[in-house]
Amino acid sequence: MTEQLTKHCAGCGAALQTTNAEQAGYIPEKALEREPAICQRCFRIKNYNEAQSIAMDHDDFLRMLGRIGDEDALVIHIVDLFDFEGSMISSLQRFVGNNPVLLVVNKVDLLPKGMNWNRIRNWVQHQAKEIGIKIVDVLLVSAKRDFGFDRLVEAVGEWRGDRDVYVVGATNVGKSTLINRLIRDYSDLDRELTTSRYPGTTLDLVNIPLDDGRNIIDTPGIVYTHRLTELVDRKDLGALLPDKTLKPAVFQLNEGQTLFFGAMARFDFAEGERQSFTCYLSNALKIHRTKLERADELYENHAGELLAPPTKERLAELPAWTKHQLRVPRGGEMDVFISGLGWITCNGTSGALINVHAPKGVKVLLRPTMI
Ligand SMILES: Nc1nc2c(ncn2[C@@H]2O[C@H](COP(=O)(O)OP(=O)(O)OP(=O)(O)O)[C@@H](O)[C@H]2O)c(=O)[nH]1
Ligand SMILES: [Mg+2]
Repeated sequence: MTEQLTKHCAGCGAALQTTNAEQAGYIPEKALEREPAICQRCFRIKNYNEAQSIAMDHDDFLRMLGRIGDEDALVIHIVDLFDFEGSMISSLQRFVGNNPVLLVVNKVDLLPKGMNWNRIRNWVQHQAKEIGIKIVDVLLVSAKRDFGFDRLVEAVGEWRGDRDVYVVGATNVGKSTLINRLIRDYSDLDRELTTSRYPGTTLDLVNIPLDDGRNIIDTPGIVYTHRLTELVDRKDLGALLPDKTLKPAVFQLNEGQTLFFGAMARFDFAEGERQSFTCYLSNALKIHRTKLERADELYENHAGELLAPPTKERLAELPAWTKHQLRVPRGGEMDVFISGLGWITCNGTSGALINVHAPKGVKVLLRPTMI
């Protein structure tokens, strides 16, 4: 049996134990006395940028969320701007009870310069309403680049009263990075939560004390398998997750042309007048244009090589593709959103029929354009 000590890892929240190096919270005996004590996994993430992924059970996560509803707290719900619909906890309302929710949209540094932030904020507010979540405010921030934090701190001050603050969200949206910035820039604490580019870093609740005896609480991310980033091998994540400002790629397409995004997904312009499409994807993902009539054959012969990632060996690990038929109505610009991959803005106003092929289970939808 694993010996459970009451002490928890200061980086990821896992209960520390000294008996099983394969399990969460393992710490060598001699490191246990250090203050703050961090588990071997956090130590490795920090120092070698490596870690095995330990995902939290969905039911555990829901139980944890349920507890928030029983408490008097402020909830900060973080979503990832790059994967907005994929990282949104649409069932949040059921769990948080009457507690106020601040919706914080993180990673805005990924958007190209010169954005109209007011417009994006309105878009977020509108989309949140459509999804049915009640929020007291929307904040656009970048935890990595320090954007929007003064406003965030102001909003927290306004809504918190003398309550605890829970920071919740899907995996990898930047919960721990955001709290680290608050610690670093707005407190005298000497603490650092573990963050990493891989989903599933924080493993249990982590309390960070506030001046008034209350806590700001980091939580493990919820795993949504409708996000492509949760389905691919970790080695392919680098190509999917943008780490720099997006460089949108514009394609003028005729009806009957296809775009391959590596071998992760495929975008067919099946019907419509010639128009331009702007791809907002990680700069590291290669886009390959071809004729729709040749697309099947190209995939057959070149998936995993010319069309990559994933590589040939890892191709079979992804679920087989399913086809999503999307009709872009006449009039407005729309985004074809593919969770974990990004989105493609259809700039034409004459309508279009688009077929998206993506691994089974990945959330694909049409939305009013964000930018
Ligand atoms: N571009 C960009 N990346 C960010 C930002 N905030 C966090 N990240 C990156 O997102 C990744 C995940 O960050 P974490 O803070 O570990 O995310 P988390 O929500 O705590 O993840 P889990 O603990 O797995 O639930 C890291 O690679 C961060 O550097 C941001 O504002 N912009
Ligand atoms: Mg975390």
